[in-house]
Amino acid sequence: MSTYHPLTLDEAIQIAKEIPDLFDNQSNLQVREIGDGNLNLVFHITDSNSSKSIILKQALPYAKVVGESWPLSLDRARIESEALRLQYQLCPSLVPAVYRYDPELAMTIMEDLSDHTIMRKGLIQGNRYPLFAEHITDFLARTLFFTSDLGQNQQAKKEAVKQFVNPDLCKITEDLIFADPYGNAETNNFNEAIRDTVEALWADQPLHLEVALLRTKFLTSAQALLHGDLHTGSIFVTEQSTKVIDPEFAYYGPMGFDIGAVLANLALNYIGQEHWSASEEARASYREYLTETLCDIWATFDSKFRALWNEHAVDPLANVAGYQDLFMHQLLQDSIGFAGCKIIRRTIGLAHVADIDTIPDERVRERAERLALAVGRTLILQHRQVTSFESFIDTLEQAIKGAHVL
Ligand code: SR1
Ligand code: MG
Repeated sequence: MSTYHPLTLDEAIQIAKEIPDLFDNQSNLQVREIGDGNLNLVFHITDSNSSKSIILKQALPYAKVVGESWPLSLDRARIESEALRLQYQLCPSLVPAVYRYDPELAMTIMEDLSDHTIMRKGLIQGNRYPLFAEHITDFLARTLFFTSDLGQNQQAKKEAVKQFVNPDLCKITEDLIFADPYGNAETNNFNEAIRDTVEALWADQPLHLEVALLRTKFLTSAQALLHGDLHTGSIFVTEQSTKVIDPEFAYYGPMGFDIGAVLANLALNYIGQEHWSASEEARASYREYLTETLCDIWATFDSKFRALWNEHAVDPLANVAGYQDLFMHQLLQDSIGFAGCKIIRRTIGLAHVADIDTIPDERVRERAERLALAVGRTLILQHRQVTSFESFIDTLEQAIKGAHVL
């Protein structure tokens, strides 16, 4: 079974049975293909006798969301399994354990997290995750710091940059986030009702300039090993636990891209509350929970990253007076700019988010989409002037207040 081909359900069971020391002879394995993402097959395999279970993830040689006309390298399965292992070393409680990686089949077998919920779904249901900010900032601070030139030997880092060269998946991001939404690209996918605003974005030269600067950072700034696709569909949660999955877009890029992804996806849920909250009171309360979480994320990330820097920096110039403050200031601005790009791509680009797309009432959905574009545009246009995280929250709150005129 070693030559690459997409696995059948029976083959997935056969592979699971052959994993040493996992399922025993008495096992009664069941399998379901549960992949609901854009790119891969995901098999959930459980033993009804022992209640043990695993996830088997296999990369397809094309983007599932589009079809075989969009070929993709299977090397992303190696990148994903190596990134998972590295992130697990740095944050063992926040990443699923990898049991096995098979390069021939482009397949990774890992810990099953079905006792967790996909965070996007949990937020849409109105659940609260009181430890999320603490957990995600551990993940962000530790993975970004220890893979950067601040936190690891600079020659070792160059080897790591080579290890994680990921051209196909970076091209998806370069196109879908930093190019296609700003012109009449075939991949774009938007509600005809907002065409007027979309066409205004296509003509918005000051906006395009800021996007070009952010795109250049994505293309050229090898600051740290990124997760690369850190939206709330890549995060499993319970009230007590957070697990970050799916780092197949991992590569060495600008740190703010990962932070911005988390901020953007919480902001998209905040905007989607136009529909998801049952009453005005519930809406205000849930939005307050989200803004508190957003503020906690930046403040806690900032303090954890600085603490790692003060204790573990290996760069000989790390302690130059003023360097850390300037670095964090730049990182805040980058994170806000990238968050804006992500909000716009999820509204008019190829791949959307359920927080907004599944709003059943067309008029409410249209209002949410217009809000998202307004928020994303403001964040991008203002990101180089931002001096504190407050401006992210202000942008969200002002957009909501002005919603009746949009
Ligand atoms: C063709 S892949 C579309 C999107 O799905 C992934 O989750 C990434 O966000 C990518 O941009
Ligand atoms: Mg994914």
